[in-house]
Amino acid sequence: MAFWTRADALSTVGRDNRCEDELTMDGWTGQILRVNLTNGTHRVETFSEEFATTWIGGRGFAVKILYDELAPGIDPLGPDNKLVVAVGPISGIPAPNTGKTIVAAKSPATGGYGDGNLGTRVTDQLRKAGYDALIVEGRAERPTMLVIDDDRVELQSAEEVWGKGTIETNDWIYARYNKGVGVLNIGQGGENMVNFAVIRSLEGRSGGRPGMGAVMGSKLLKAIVVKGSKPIPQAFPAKMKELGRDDLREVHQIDKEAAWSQQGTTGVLSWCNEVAALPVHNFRGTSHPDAWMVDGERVHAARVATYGCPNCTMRCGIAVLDDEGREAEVDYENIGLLGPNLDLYNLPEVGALNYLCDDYGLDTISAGGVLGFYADAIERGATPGEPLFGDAAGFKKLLGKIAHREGEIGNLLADGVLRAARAFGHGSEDYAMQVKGLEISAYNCKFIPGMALAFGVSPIGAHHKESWIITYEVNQTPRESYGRDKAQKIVDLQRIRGGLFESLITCRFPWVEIGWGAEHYPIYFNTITGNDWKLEDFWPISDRIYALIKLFWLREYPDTDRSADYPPAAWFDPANADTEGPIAGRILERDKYDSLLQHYYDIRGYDVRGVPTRATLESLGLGAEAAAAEAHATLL
Ligand code: PTT
Ligand code: SF4
Repeated sequence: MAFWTRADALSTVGRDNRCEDELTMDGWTGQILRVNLTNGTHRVETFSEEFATTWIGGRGFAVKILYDELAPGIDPLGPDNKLVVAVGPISGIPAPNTGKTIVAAKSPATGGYGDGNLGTRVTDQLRKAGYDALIVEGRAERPTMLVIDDDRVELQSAEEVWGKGTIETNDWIYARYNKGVGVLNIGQGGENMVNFAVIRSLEGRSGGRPGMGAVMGSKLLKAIVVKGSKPIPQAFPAKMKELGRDDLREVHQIDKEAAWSQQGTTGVLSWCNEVAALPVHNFRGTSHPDAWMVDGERVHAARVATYGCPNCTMRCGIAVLDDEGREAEVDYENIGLLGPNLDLYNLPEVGALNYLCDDYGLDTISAGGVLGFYADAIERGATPGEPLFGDAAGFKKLLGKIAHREGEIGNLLADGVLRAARAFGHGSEDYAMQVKGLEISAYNCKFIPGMALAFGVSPIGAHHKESWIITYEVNQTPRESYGRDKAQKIVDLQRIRGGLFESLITCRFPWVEIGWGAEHYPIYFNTITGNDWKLEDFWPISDRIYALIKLFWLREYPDTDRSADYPPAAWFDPANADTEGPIAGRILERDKYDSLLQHYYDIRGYDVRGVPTRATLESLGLGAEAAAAEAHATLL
C-alpha cells in the first residue's frame, strides 16, 4: 500500500502564466492529477487557459492527452495505455443534468480511440478536489483502489473485493466512506479484460462501451473513489447559483408534463417496432408482434425504483424486478438487445440479463450483440452448439462464461463479435453486427441510410450517441433518400452531441428529450468562465475534437480506407430484406451509401479515405498534429 501527500506537484502541461499558488482559472480548476500505478507516484499538473479554451474539457481533454501521450501500437491492455477521467467547465455545477464524466483510453475492442460518458458523483467531487482530469497510467502489482481526497492521493488494497461484482464492490466502498463520495468501479468483466467491459458508478449508471472497464482491469484498478471539499472556480458564482436553481426547476416542470417521465428511454421501443427499426433475432428482423410485452408501457407499469445521475430531476433510470426479484435498471438499448434481439419477450428475464451485465460490469449493448451473433452463428451452422434464441437460462449461463472468460467459447466471445466471426469463418462476418469492432446499438438500419451512416462514422465505433438522426430521418425525410441533407444533419448532430455535450460536459437528455434549448449551454459556460461565447463558437472545437480522434485512428491504422466507415454486409444483402411490413423488400444500396459517405467527407473536409486533409487540419489549428501524422500516413 502506498500513501502520498502532494509530493512532486506542479509539473506543467503548458503554463498558464499564473503563480503556482494561484492555480485556478474561472470555470476550470486548471489542474490535472496524474497517478502512476507502477511506481506509486502522483503529481499535479497545470494547464493553460489556451489549452482549456481549445479543448474545453471531457472528450476534448481526453483525446488531446491520449493523442499526445500514447505511442502508436501500444497494447490497450498493457501498462502503456492510460485511462483518462475528465470533466468539463459546467460539470458538477448545480444546473440541469450536469453530473456526467468522460472515461477514455485506447480501446481494446477497436484498437482506436474509445470513450464513454457516465453519470457519477465523481463529476463534482473531482472538481471539488481541485482537478479537471485524472490520468491513470502504469499497472498496479495487486488489486488496488485509488482514493483521492482533495490533495491526498492514496492507493489502497482492493484484494477483498477482487472477483466480486460491481454491486458488492459499491456496497463495500460505501461501507468505508459515506455515500457522498464519487465511485467508479469494475466487475468481473473488467477484471478479466472482456473487450466490452464498462465502468460502473452509481446505481444504474455505466459507461465506456469500448472496453474502458477492461482497461481498468488490466491495471488491476478495481475502483476509484473521489472526495473533494473546495469550491469549484466560477466567474459569477451567485449568478450561476440563481440561474441553475431556476433552470433545474423549469426543466423539472417540463419533464413532469412530458411522456418521458413515465417511460424514460424505453418509450422508443414501440416506435422502433412500428417503423421496422427494432433489432430482432440478431438484427435479422425489424419488428415482432410480441414486442409490446417489453415496451415502455410495460416498463412503466413494472417500475419499482427510479435511478438518476447527480443534479438531475429527469431521473431516467427505471428499475423493474428481474426473474429472481432483483432490481434491474432497464433502458431502451438494454431491452432491445437483450430482449427481441435474442427472441426474449419476458420483461423479468430480460431484466435478469440486464442485472447480470450491470453486476459483471459488461456493456449491455455489446453483450446483447455478442449473444445474438453467437446464437445466429449456431443456427446458420457456422459453429457447433445447441440452439440458443429464446433460451433465457442459456444466455444467462453464457454471460457468466464471458465475464469470466471461461472455456473456449466464453473466452472467444469476450473479444466481441468481430473477432468471434473471424474465428468462426463461414461468412459469419457478414452478420456480425458491428462497425470498427464495436457492436451496433439497438437500431436496425437495414433500410435507414442516414442512421446507418451515423453508425459508420461514429468516432468510437458503432454507437448511436454521436448522431441520433433516426427519428428525424424516419419521420421527416424520405426514408429512401441518400441526399446530402442527411450527411449535413449528421455533422450538425455530431457537433452538438459528440462535441458540445461531450466536452462541456453535461447530459444531453434535456435537449434531446424535452426540448431544453441548446442556447442555455453557452449561457452556463459564459457565467462560469466569464467568456462571451455563442453556440456557434463551439463548432470549430467540436470539429477539432473529431479531427484529432480521426488522427488517433489513422496512427493505429495507417492503411485505413473508407471501408472502415461501412456498416455490416447484412444491411446491404437483398436476401436479408424484410418479407413483410413497412420496409418489405427494401435494403441499403451500396453505391448510394457510398455517395452519402462521400457527402459526409466533403462536408467535413476529409479525403476519399475519410482522413482529414492537411488544409482541414490546419484550419482547425492542428498543423503540428498534421505534420506528425505524415510520419504514419500521407495526408492529402
Ligand atoms: C452508453 C450506453 C447506453 S446509451 C445504454 S442505454 W442509452 C446502455 N446502458 C447500460 C446499462 O444500463 N448497463 C450496462 N451494464 N451497460 C450499459 N451499456 C449501455 O451504455 C446513460 C444515459 C443514456 S441511457 C443515454 S442514451 C444518454 N447518453 C449520453 C451520452 O452519451 N452523452 C451525454 N453527454 N449525455 C448522455 N445522456 C444519456 O445518458 P456510454 P449513464 Mg452510459 C443499466 O456510457 O459508454 O456512452 O454508453 O451513462 O450515466 O448510464 O447514462 O438509451
Ligand atoms: Fe442521468 Fe438520465 Fe438525468 Fe441524463 S436524464 S442526467 S442520464 S438520470
